[in-house]
Formats: sequence, structure tokens, C-alpha cells
Amino acid sequence: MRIGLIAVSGVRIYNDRLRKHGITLPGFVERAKVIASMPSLGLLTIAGAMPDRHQVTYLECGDADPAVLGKTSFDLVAISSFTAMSDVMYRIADFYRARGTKVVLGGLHVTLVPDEAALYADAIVVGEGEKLWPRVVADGERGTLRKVYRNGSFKDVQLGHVVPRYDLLDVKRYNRMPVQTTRGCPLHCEFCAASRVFGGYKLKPVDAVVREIREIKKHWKRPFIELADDNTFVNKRWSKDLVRAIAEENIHWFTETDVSVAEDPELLDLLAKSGCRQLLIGFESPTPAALEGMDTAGWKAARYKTYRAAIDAIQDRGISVNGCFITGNDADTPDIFPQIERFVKSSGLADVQVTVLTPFPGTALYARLKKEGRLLRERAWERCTLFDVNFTPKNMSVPDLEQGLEYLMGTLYTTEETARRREAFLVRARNAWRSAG
Ligand code: B12
Repeated sequence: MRIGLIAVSGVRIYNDRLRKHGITLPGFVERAKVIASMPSLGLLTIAGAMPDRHQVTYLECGDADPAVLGKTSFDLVAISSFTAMSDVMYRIADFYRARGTKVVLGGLHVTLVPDEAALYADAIVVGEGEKLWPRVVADGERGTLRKVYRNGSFKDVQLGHVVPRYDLLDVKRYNRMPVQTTRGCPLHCEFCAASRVFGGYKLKPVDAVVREIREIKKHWKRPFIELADDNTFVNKRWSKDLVRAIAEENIHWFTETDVSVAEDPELLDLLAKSGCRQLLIGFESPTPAALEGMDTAGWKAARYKTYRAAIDAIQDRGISVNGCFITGNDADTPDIFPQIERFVKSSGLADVQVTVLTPFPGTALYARLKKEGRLLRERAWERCTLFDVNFTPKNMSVPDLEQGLEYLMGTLYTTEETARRREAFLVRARNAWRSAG
């Protein structure tokens, strides 16, 4: 069969003013470039799970442009999208189905709202695709596609058996490659639109991670690897094995994790020697009140006091920290914006991401805000960008929140401020790199 794998790509911000403002800010533009340069690991992974005899093409589409989509004919099309671009995914599906091509939808958004997605597809895949996709392809070949494919549980799929098909990519187009080493996260944050949906936390065997990195190196000589994990270093023993193995691969890399990484000096020392360039950490808020009740175990609230020391411990080893903050939490008043600004400027963070609390479909947050009558618009998936407000905040108005976010972007992402943060980090990092030899 001729199979098309289509990722809906591009950064999304619905609010016009914020988008126009954003594209003038160097700190923001840099992240947008990163986003534009990453392929869909979900699709490359399912491609790795199917038999070789099929002719497979990987495409990225920012919109449902018939001139682009019509260039190639397929027997079966698989589309993946996050929530913000789901309407584009549905229009792409409509285009192919109108031409008689079978369309299968899968990925995070489909998993969150399967009934909606099923309206636009010949088949949907709910949850992880490794085991289900080969069945879909076999049924597609026989002409016996079922409407819904679903795993029994999160335990059905073990990581490490499938090598993603990086070879399907156009080498010139990408400069960052995703590798997944863990799936899920044990913290149960109310807003989480990923880990909680899949329901668990699992590790990939270290040798399988190394195999994937080597596969990438066959195509890119000096790849920058972005671990596509939610929270890499939960299991510290496994993490040390992982980091030791990555250190042998002579790459630069980035990952996302929680602040507990800084509680383990041995792990930090290993990270410093492994080519790790940045850790992205969800601090979520510089105020303890906002962290209260954010995750079911009170984990983040309990760590609040360690934030500054954690940033120092990591950055003093020459690894930059990208600190993430969410605005619009129930405890937040308009004071939160200068509080975040002060924290970022005084903590020495090398990088920062400020977003707005987002009720993604299928999340505990969405259900609560709906129950409390605080959703501004139901559905409105195009606003699930992490930058658009779609709920009534508890202790400020919607314009307060929108303007506060704009204020923070305007003050934190300017040329001067971005350069000041980087320079301050580099002073510390150079010392670390020098003493590491
Ligand atoms: C790496 C990453 C990125 C990368 C790569 C994105 C890409 N092109 O794939 C970058 C940095 C570019 C990025 C950007 C954005 N991201 Co992002 N990102 C992630 C992260 C950390 C990992 C995603 C990943 O690669 N996972 C590993 C793969 C293997 O898992 P998977 O995609 O779920 O695929 C499996 C199954 O879902 C299934 N599957 C997937 N697709 C399909 C399709 C078919 C047909 C089938 C059968 C199966 C199937 O099979 C796969 C194997 O089991 C997630 C967190 C998370 N846990 O998902 C956030 C996450 C997905 N991102 C998020 C968001 C909001 C964004 C942005 C929309 C932000 C914005 N304003 O633009 C942009 C969108 C850019 C874009 N158009 O892609 C949200 C999405 C929430 C939601 N419900 O939509 C997440 C969950 C983070 C969060 N804050 O909650 N992101």
C-alpha cells in the first residue's frame, strides 16, 4: 500500500495581538524556530512498527492546502495532531476521504476526544500506536478497517521494541531530533493533557535509547537531540544509566523533567559531562499558593522552597534551565505578573517560558472549569495553544490575564533581557566547563 503519514505542523497562537507581539520578540521567535524544526515522533514511531513492504511517505502540513495535499496519492493516510491544530487535521481528513482515500486518525487529541475524531475518519486509534497500527494497516490492506482501535491498558505497550523511522525525513529540513526515553509522568497535575491521559509512567531500556540515537546519527552527523519526555529523571537509578550511556554518544541534548533532578548531585555531575545543554522544568509558579493542590499529591507545593537552589545547582554545572510558569491559576491575582518577572530576573534562569492555564479537552481541569461555569467557550480547540485564554480566572478578569501575559512576554523576551539572561548564565557555565576540563 502507499501510506501517507501526515503531521499537522507549525506554532499556533489564536490571539492576533499576542501573535503579532510574539513574532517581534527574539526569545519567542527562537522557540518558534525550534518548533518548526521538529518532526512528529508519534508518526515516525508507528511507521517503525509496520511491515517494510509498504511505501511510506512522511509529510508535514501547516494547513489543509489542496495544492499540496493533492500532489501525492495514497491508499491509506494516517494523521496526527495536537489539539490546537485538530480542525486542520479534520480538514485534511475530509480532503482525502472526498478522494476515496482511507483516513486513520490518532495521537493525543484523538485520544482525548475519540467520539469527535471518529466523525472525520474511517478509523481512529485511541492511545499508544505501536501495537495497534500494524493491525490497522493489515485491516486496511484487507479492506476490513474497524472504526475504533484501542489498547487494553497502558501495560500493553512496552517501550524499546520499535525504532522510529528517522530515515523517512528530509535531512536538510530538521535540526533537532526527538527521542523518547520515558512515557507518562507519575505526577498528576490537574492541567495535564498528556501523561494523565495515557495513564502511567514507563521507561525505555537504555540500550534501546542508544539504538535510536545511533539510528539518528546515521542520517545527521551532529544531531541535537530533544528527549520527547514529560519527566525524564523520575527514576534516579535508571536515569544515571541513561545519562552515562548518552555521554558515550557525543551529542548535545535537551530534556524536560521535574525539580527533583537537583536533589541528586551525582546525577547532575553525570549530566554535566553528557552533553546535556538544557533542562526544561515546570516550576509552574513562584508563589506557593498557586502550587497548592496543583497535583493530587501536593508534590510541587512541597518543592517550592527548593526552586532557587535547584536552578543554581543545575546551572553551576553548565546546564541551562528553562523555567516554565503558568499564569491564571486560581490563586493568581494581577500581582502574579510582576512576581514572575521578579523571580525570573533574580533567580538567574537562563531561559523562560510563560504560558496561560489551558483547559485541554479530556483533562481534570476542563471538567472542573466546565462544572464551575468558567469555560468561556466550549470546544474552541484552536485556543488550546498555551497562550490563549479560554476560561474566567478566579481572582482577575480575562483582560487582566491577557494583558499580564503580554506584559511578561514584552518584558522577558526582549533582545536585551534575553541577552542578559544568556550572558549571566554563560559566565557561570564557562567556569563549570573550565573546571570540567
Ligand atoms: C516533543 C513535543 C513537542 C515538539 C514536537 C511536536 C511534534 N511535531 O510532534 C515541539 C517542541 C515542536 C512541540 C510543539 C508544540 N506542542 Co508539544 N509536546 C511535545 C511533548 C513533550 C512530546 C510529544 C512526543 O513526541 N511524544 C512522543 C510520541 C511517541 O508520542 P505521541 O505523539 O503521543 O504518539 C504516540 C500515540 O499518541 C500514537 N499516535 C500519535 N499519532 C498517531 C497517529 C496515528 C494515525 C496513530 C495510529 C497513532 C498515533 O502513537 C504514538 C506511539 O505510541 C508533548 C508531551 C506529551 N507527552 O505528548 C508536548 C505536547 C504534545 N505539546 C503540546 C502543545 C500544546 C504544543 C503546541 C501546540 C504549542 C503551540 N502553541 O503551538 C506546539 C505544536 C507544534 C506542532 N504543530 O507540532 C501539548 C499538547 C496538548 C494537546 N492536547 O494538544 C503537550 C501534551 C504538552 C503540554 N503542555 O501539555 N511539542
